[in-house]
Amino acid sequence: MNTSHSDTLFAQACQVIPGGVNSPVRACKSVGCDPLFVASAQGATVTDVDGNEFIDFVGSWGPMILGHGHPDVLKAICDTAAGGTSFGAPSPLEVELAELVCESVPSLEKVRFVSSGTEATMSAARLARGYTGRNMVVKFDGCYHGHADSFLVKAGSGVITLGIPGSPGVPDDIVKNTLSIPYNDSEVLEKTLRDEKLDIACVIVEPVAGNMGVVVPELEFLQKLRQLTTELGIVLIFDEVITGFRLALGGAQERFNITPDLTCLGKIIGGGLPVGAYGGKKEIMDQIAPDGPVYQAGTLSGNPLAMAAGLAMLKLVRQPGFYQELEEKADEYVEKLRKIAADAPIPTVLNRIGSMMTCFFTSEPVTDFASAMKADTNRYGQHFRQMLASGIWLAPSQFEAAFISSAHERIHLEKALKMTESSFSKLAG
Ligand code: KE4
Repeated sequence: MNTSHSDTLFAQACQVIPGGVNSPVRACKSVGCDPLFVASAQGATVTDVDGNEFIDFVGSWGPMILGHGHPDVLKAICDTAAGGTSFGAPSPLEVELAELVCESVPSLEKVRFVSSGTEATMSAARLARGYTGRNMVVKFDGCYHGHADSFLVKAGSGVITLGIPGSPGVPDDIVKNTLSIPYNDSEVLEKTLRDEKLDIACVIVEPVAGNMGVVVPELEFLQKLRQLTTELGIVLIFDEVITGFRLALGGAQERFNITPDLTCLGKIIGGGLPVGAYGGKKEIMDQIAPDGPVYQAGTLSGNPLAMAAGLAMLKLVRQPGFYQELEEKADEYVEKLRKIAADAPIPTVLNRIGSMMTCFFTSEPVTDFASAMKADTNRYGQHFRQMLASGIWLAPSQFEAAFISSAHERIHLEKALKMTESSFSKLAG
């Protein structure tokens, strides 16, 4: 495969951008190759600057649930841009999207838009601290909530992909107020939350983990989490930056029928443009400035282009049957994938819920961070490179999710299955 333009661009990029990328996981360090530079994307495929076309299972890390370049989304952005790109003042689209998000996610009585998932979770944690007057944040090993200081403790995603212990630059004074405990462990959860020495403001959780690879929670774990946080007056934050509008219109909280106090959103609600959001009970959200004393702000929050893209995307996913069709498409693909894996000469574990999944190169069930870390990342890297060479674009890390979109047709999925079978047989060699 000719990658000469990508190679030239990467060399240039490394002179002016740290690691040549604007987000670490894109550097492909953990999968043993240099990154390809994308020229364009359409539907289920991306095309690199050398003209190589790939079937895309990254979907920009989640936003592209409709596939790339959906005409309705592009039109909304272009039509809105004709009227200007940013006003620094309220605009009608913010109200329309806020109403649609609150209608789609019933636990949201009010919502505040920001420009990234990191801003959403950072603000939600500050709000929980301001609302409760307490300081500690409890998170779970392997869950990633963006790169705010408080959360870079045993985080997932790029932190584990690059083997960054927490991160230099995060003062001990900050992380002493963050406690990270094992995911899916109800016993440690109860012991921790009931520890009266701990001044816990909130628990933040990925209601389905996507950042240690996909790990589906035991329902009893989420139910116990809701029961304990209610009893102890601790704010329960669902970080649905990935699962929001992915697993159902109402996200994981709809799928599992568990109502958090605050929800963080991102990715899909921006239609591919920079949007994050946090929202929840009016009683809590009214603590946010300018109504309340908890400060949070953003120059481009509620940006009209991003609002327009998000509105176009949500109107499409709200169409009757959208999630059922996506679920059925994923069911058929995963059933075939499991057969291929079962016949493969190497051990794999496939974790999947809805249209998000991860194939772990391990022989044991993956139910938490410790078991995820037993996966063979070298073998994943070999699989990644083999699949890329055969036209399939997977996440450049064992500890991420693969996504199927409504733009993935049978022809795309059949090719991916064929290439997976071929790759698995080579891995055994
Ligand atoms: P951003 O700040 O990257 O928009 O969102 C942070 C975030 C928060 N919460 C969850 C559950 C997330 O998954 C993320 C970001 N996801 C990663 C991939 N797993 C983004 C990809 C990247 O870091 O380049």
